[in-house]
Amino acid sequence: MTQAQPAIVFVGTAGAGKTTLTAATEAYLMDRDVDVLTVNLDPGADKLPYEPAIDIRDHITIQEVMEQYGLGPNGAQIAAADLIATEFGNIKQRIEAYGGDVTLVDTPGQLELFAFRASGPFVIQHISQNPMMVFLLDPAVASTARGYVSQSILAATAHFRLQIPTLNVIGKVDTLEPDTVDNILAWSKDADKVLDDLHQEPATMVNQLNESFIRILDDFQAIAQTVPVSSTTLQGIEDIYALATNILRGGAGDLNPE
Ligand SMILES: Nc1nc2c(ncn2[C@@H]2O[C@H](COP(=O)(O)OP(=O)(O)OP(=O)(O)O)[C@@H](O)[C@H]2O)c(=O)[nH]1
Ligand SMILES: [Mg+2]
Repeated sequence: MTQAQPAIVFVGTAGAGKTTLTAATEAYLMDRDVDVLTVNLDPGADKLPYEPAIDIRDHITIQEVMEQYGLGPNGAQIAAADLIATEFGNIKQRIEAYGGDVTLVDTPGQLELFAFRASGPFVIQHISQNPMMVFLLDPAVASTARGYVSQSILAATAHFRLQIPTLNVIGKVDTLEPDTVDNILAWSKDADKVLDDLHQEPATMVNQLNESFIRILDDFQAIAQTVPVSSTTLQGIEDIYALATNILRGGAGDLNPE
């Protein structure tokens, strides 16, 4: 049996702000009396700014994997990510026992460890009947047209791997100039604007490749609405909540059923 309660899975490249956004979203939902369950799936996490109800580190830690399998830290990260699937039956039972209105899932630091290996799609399939992904674009990378394209390709690849509704978020917007945020939002609404701005950059083979990618991304509607968010100022958390509600409940109401 899969979980009936919806799940929001935070995905993105290392350091993009997944953990902090999980904490900020949890605090926001708790303020609204939403019964929220947080799950940490990062076995390499050190300190967390939230207290996960379910923590993969109770089952797997990088240190133990290094010792048990004689691996270095990078090999252990990969092995630990694969081991998540073997522990998942137990975790699933605990999620079932908790219930709640919504489950928030913080994923391993490296995007490829979750999205591009077998455990990510497996976890997504079993964590909820009604999952969605919040994909965090890295703000520093996404501030140029070329960087925005590369982040959109990553978001699209994660979407195609995990096959669940996806909301793109540009994180840490408090660290960006307002003009830069405006540019990113304009790109996310208009592929031609991305092309125009790419053409301002020197014509190189890389740009030609980017142009082809943009056309593909646009055809597949992977250049998508992007929500500016800051876990520091809490800008945009409300928008995530509203859009997630729309996606998860098909616009039929609040995540909090009361
Ligand atoms: N200014 C600012 N800093 C942020 C924000 N969100 C996260 N950070 C900082 O960015 C760094 C990385 O944040 P995390 O939440 O740990 O990112 P992560 O994606 O979980 O990182 P890994 O799990 O290590 O890959 C931390 O130093 C956070 O304090 C934000 O909205 N604004
Ligand atoms: Mg993290």
